[in-house]
Amino acid sequence: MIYMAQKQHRIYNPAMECIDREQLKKLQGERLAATVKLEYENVAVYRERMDAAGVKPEDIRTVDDLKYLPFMEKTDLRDYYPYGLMASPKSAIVRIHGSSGTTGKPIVSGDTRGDLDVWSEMMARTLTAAGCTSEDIVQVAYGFGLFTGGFGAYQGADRIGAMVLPMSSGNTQRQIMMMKDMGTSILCCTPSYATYLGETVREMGIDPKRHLKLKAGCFGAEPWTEEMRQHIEELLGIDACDIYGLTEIAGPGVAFECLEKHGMHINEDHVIPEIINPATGEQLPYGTPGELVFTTITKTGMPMLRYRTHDICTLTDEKCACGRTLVRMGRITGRTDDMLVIRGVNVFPSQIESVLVSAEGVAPHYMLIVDRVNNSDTLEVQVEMTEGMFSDTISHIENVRKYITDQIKSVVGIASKVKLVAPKSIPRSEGKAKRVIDNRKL
Ligand code: DLL
Repeated sequence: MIYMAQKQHRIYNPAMECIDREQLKKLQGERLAATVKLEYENVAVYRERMDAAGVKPEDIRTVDDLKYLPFMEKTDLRDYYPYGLMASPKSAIVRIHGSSGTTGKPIVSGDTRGDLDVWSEMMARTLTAAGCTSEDIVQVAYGFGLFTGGFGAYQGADRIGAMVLPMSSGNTQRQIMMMKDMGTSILCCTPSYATYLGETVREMGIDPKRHLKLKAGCFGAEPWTEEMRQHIEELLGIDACDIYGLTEIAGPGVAFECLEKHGMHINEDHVIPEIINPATGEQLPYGTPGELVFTTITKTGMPMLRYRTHDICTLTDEKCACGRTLVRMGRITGRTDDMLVIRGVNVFPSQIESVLVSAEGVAPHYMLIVDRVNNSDTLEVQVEMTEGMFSDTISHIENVRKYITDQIKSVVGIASKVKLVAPKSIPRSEGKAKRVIDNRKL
């Protein structure tokens, strides 16, 4: 908040970001109709679903017709992995990105050259909204790889013509050295890593106002709070903006905050958002919390029609002081499924369960305890030993514990603290088992 005094709103593409809403609706209708046709003609499973629902491509002409289309789910990406949902021939796909899934196989999405172009534009808008210009130096500390964070931020900064430092994540001392030497002005990483960087900067005796040139950051990929925003802003002396996205829809840049820092503008000329009641699938009005659903209307590699994100938030079309007319989504307040986002990594309890059932001497009774210590997420896995194991030697128990820890790291991709507990010590529940205690205050 303290940095708002210097606020100057920059807009990358005013023609689209400040578009008249009636005109936008018309454009969305045209793009939606073309996407539905593409999907119907090229993706067998989607055609079957539309046929089963009695919907023909010609029936979908405006945004109001969206409600007649069937939903798509993360399970569809698993079931039709890797190419089954692509609407363009493989030769037209120029990039694959992905995120982790329950089976250890990633959820993948394929982009055509045109899709990458749209994504770059969305990220250029995102960075511009945080104050980035061609004069800036953008340090990208999101991971580069199948994860969309690194490449997305790189492409947006490149589109603007800024100077890019593609650092990828980790190696904190080196990040800070480069930040100082190169004069980084915009930082892109997860909010938890921004906090860690900020705290390390302070521990190293670096005064951001005197020794660094940082002015803003675009932080996302995991849920965070207003308190975390304030903490990061004070540690690094910057404006900290929230950015949202998901692999299936494009990656980061689906929605972004302007310097008003009051919700994320959704790039509605490329994606149509809906909020639905997760139990009934019925559309909900602006202002009502529910599950966020996206339809891509310019993608041709792997378009998504009514994709259920399972993220819970609200939408608002209230006017924003920045001048953009694009609707805003509030912070993600939870999920409708059991996916956890721990240090930016998507974790399903079933992934951990698959490791536990493969280990000797432990029972399938476990509890995951997620917490946030010093602004970094922690995961503790408590699992019951069998009676036989409980009376075994300490060194054997320790070997099993180490095996489970290593397996979780390799299957899920994050470090955890594994505790083998006494038989029958984990509380049993009568209905659905409660396997997760999330102590993070979100
Ligand atoms: O996390 C894309 C991304 C990269 C977004 C960098 C922002 C910055 P996935 O790995 O597919 O993609 O994970 C998508 O992460 O459904 C949300 O549950 C969560 N998520 C992403 N951004 C935010 C955010 C990237 N700003 C899943 N706030 C989504 C809360 C977020 N949750």
